[in-house]
This record gives sequence, C-alpha cells and structure tokens, in this order.
Amino acid sequence: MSSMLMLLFAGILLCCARSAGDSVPRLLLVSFDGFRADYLETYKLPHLQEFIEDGVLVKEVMNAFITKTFPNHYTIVTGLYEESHGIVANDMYDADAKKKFSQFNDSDPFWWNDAVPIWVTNQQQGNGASAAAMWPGSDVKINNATPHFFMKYNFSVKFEERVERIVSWLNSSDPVVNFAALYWEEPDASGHKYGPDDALNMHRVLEEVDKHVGFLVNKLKASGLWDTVNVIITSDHGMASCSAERLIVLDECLGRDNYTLIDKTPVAAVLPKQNREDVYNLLKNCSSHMKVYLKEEIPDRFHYRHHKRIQPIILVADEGWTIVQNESLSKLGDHGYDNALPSMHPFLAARGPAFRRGSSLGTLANVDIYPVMCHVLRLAPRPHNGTFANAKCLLADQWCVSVPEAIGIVIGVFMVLSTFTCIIIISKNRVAPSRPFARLQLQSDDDDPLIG
Ligand SMILES: *[C@@H]1O[C@H](CO)[C@@H](O)[C@H](O)[C@H]1NC(C)=O
Ligand SMILES: *[C@@H]1O[C@H](CO)[C@@H](O)[C@H](O)[C@H]1NC(C)=O
Ligand SMILES: *[C@@H]1O[C@H](CO)[C@@H](O)[C@H](O)[C@H]1NC(C)=O
Ligand SMILES: *[C@@H]1O[C@H](CO)[C@@H](O)[C@H](O)[C@H]1NC(C)=O
Ligand SMILES: *[C@@H]1O[C@H](CO)[C@@H](O)[C@H](O)[C@H]1NC(C)=O
Ligand SMILES: *[C@@H]1O[C@H](CO)[C@@H](O)[C@H](O)[C@H]1NC(C)=O
Ligand SMILES: CC(=O)N[C@H]1CO[C@H](CO)[C@@H](O)[C@@H]1O
Repeated sequence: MSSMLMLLFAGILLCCARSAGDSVPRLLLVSFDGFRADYLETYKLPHLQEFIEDGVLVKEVMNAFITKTFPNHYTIVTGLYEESHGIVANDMYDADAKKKFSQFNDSDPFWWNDAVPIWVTNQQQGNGASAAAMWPGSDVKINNATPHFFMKYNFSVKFEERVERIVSWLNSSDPVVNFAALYWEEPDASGHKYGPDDALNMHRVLEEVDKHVGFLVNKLKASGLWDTVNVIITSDHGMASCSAERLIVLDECLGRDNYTLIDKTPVAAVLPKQNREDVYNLLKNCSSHMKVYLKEEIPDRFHYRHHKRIQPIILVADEGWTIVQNESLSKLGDHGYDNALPSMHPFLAARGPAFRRGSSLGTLANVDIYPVMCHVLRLAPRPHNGTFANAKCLLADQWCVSVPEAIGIVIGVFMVLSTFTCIIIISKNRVAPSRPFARLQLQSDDDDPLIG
C-alpha cells in the first residue's frame, strides 16, 4: 500500500520534472583539489555559502582509499573503487608491461582503460558532447575517446582561463555540450606547502578559491546558463598536518637493495626484490606508527586488493606521519591516509534544476556521485560500486524521507485511517436504530420464527 503510494508520488514528481525541463539537462562537475570538509566551517566563504544555500550540501564525502588525487578523481567519474578502475596511486608500476605511471607521465591509455569515465559514456549514449578543463585523465584517449573539447594539462593555465573555455563550450550549440568537468589545483598545493593548520595561509588561499567560485557563477550568469545548468562542486580528498617529528625512516629498518619503492608516502607501495616474507618481517618491525600489509591482508573496507598494480606489500602511515627512506620532511601537509579519517574527507555541494534547495546530507560515498550524475544526464550507468538510493535526498525528482519522517508518515496515515474507521462505525451505529431499515431486514427474513 505505502510502496504503491510512493511509486505514484515518484511518478508524478518524475513527470513534472521531465515536462518542466524540456531541453537536454546539463551538468558541470568542478573539483577544487584537497578541499577538506571542515574548511567550510572554519573559514568564511561567502560565494560558496551562497551556492550551498541555493542547493544541497553533503558535509563529508567518504572518498576512496588511497586518498590521493588521481585515484579519487577517477573514482568520481567512474563510480568505481580504485581496485576496479586501475588508477591505484599517483605513482604506479605495472610489472607485466614494465611500465611506470606518474602525475607527469600519465597520458598512456594503458593505465586508464580498465574503466570508462562518464565523459566518454555521455558521448557514446548520444545525448551530447563532453568538455573538460584539466580534470585528471581528460586529456587521455580512454577507450579511444577524449571529451569533444578538452585542454591539455598545464598547471600554469589560470583558473579564469579554464572557466572561460568551459563556459564557452557549455554555451556551444554545435555540438551541444551537456557534460563538462573543471579542475583546479588549490587548496591542495597550499595545504601541502603550509599544512592545513596554518590558518593565515589557508585563509588566504581559501578566500581565493571562494573568489574563483564567484567568478564561475558570474560567468555562468553572464552567458545565460545559470538557470538551466546543474553544477556539482566537490573535491578528491582532505589534508592532514605533517611534522619532522613524525618520520618513519625505512633505511633504519631494511637495506634499499631489498626492495623497490613504487609509491612513497603516506601509503608506500613496496615491491620486494627477493623474499617477500623477509622484507615483510623487517618492515613489520619498523615502526608502531604504520600498518604493514601483505597484499592479501589489506582490509576489505579499503576495497584495495584486487588489482595487479597494487604491490605485494603496502605500508599505511598513521595520520600525520610521513614515510621516507632517509630524506627529511618535504611538506607540512599530506593526504593518502586511511579513508576513515575525517581529515581525509572532502565535501560536495550541488545546485541547479536537478537538485533540491536548502537541504543537506551528513555523508555520502564518492562512488555514489557517479550514479547521481548519470541520473541528472539521463544516462544508463555502467557497472559501478555506488548506490543511487544513498543520494536520493539530493535530487529534486526523487522521493526522499528520513527515518523519523517515515515514522511520522506511518503514524499520520494510521491516525487518518483510524479516524475514518471511527467515523464509519459511529455513522453505522446511528443508522442501525432507523426503523424502516430494520423492518426491511426483518421482513426479508420470512423464515424467522420470531416474526412468524
Ligand atoms: C612515460 O611512460 C611510458 C609508458 O607508460 C614510458 O614508456 C616512458 O618512458 C615514460 N616517460 C618518462 C619520461 O618517464
Ligand atoms: C602552459 O601555460 C602557460 C600559461 O598559459 C604557457 O605560457 C605555457 O607555454 C604552457 N605550456 C605548455 C607546455 O603548453
Ligand atoms: C552564450 O550564448 C548566448 C546565446 O547564443 C549569447 O547571447 C551569449 O553571449 C553567449 N555567452 C558567451 C559567454 O559566449
Ligand atoms: C635487506 O635488509 C637487511 C636489513 O637492513 C640487510 O641486512 C640485508 O643485507 C638486505 N638484503 C639485501 C638483499 O639487500
Ligand atoms: C640518503 O641515502 C642516499 C643513498 O644511500 C645517500 O646518498 C644520501 O647521502 C642519504 N641522505 C641523507 C640525508 O642521509
Ligand atoms: C565494483 O564494481 C565492479 C564493476 O561492477 C565489480 O567488478 C566489483 O566487484 C565491485 N566491487 C565491489 C567491492 O563490490
Ligand atoms: C619498532 C619495533 O617494533 N621494534 C622491535 C623490533 O624487534 C625487536 C626484537 O624483536 C624489538 O626489541 C623492537 O622493539
């Protein structure tokens, strides 16, 4: 009964939403790298606040392990855990192909082809073209396709220039661009340099990021896109403070000839040269501030085991600790740590005709962003690890009730039903003594001995 009602309701809502937005829905996905969730509460960011008040906010996004930039940006656009999309670190080694991947040498499709990002699926399903400004992977031919419009990665290109390109592409009518992705390096770069607890410098850079949000919104308004475009602003990960007092020095535990260090800190990927168990035992005894896992021991909750590019041993430093061989500390902030740590979590805000206004959600996994984007763009999602139902409360066309609300509705329905039942019973009782009716009943029953 209640599910029928819900279906009916959802149907009505869906119809309304569909008929209102007759043109093709558009979505702009924006990432400000390293925007830790609590920056939103710590700093005054008027443009972002205004954006959020007009839309929805997810206060903390549960990102994917390892909490690094390339892996999480690919998770956002595929809905897959890292072990399934294959970008398992910013620095990788593939033993079969004997190839190396790094942030500065990332354009070989070989690394990306385990998954299909949403900008490719969007173009394949034929609703429109995609565009991207420096989103990781967006200048690579993945499954033989790049976005129709894209910029080759170059960190020197200013935010304003990226926005101008993106907005003019979104404004293009031939072809119609219905999906665009935009990436900016801050506040990550400053978070690494100064550490997230340097309030003065972080305030300065976040004020700048906030002005960038203002710039973007103004550009969208000026081009007449603001009322129709859906915009998601999110990030890949947070940031934790590091210190020279919290170093894990591998050289003190084992000789370098024992292993190759594929990825460094705070999650180190270790490829043993000879005996894996020997290297493991030396590392296991190295520091009480890092976890040492053989590949098959990596906890299930990380979803970080089933890929050949995940190395035989991984080391996971505790929050704020840095793994080195013998180097000194090079940055005051870092990320990559356990994705259960709040300091590793970014936020998500979304605004536009597809989203609710003025509502918020405590938490959402970043694998759930992909089915939301597919829903907004009316795409059939590819197999992914997200759960669309988790994000229903963000969307204007979805039926969304919290547990207390559901209980309230059940009680409400019960009360209405019992009131009706009472009214019926009372009115029946009133009718019962009415003479003609009673007589009619008795008369019809001819065989009744009392009458006879
Ligand atoms: C970049 O990676 C490719 C393989 O993915 C490799 O052949 C090439 O040597 C690398 N270039 C540099 C400069 O490391
Ligand atoms: C990167 O962008 C800067 C600033 O626009 C430009 O001067 C430089 O030539 C670009 N580099 C490459 C490799 O395109
Ligand atoms: C976007 O397109 C509209 C209508 O074609 C035009 O009026 C507007 O100037 C364009 N804006 C930009 C930024 O190109
Ligand atoms: C491995 O490390 C240990 C401990 O530092 C050292 O004794 C040993 O010689 C190293 N083995 C190799 C093959 O480098
Ligand atoms: C670190 O180790 C390398 C190689 O063993 C050595 O050349 C270098 O001097 C060491 N640096 C420091 C700071 O100890
Ligand atoms: C994630 O999704 C992929 C693709 O459907 C699937 O192969 C994989 O098993 C999923 N992972 C988990 C942990 O469910
Ligand atoms: C850091 C650590 O766990 N060190 C231990 C390594 O093993 C020796 C001997 O078993 C211990 O004495 C250390 O405490």
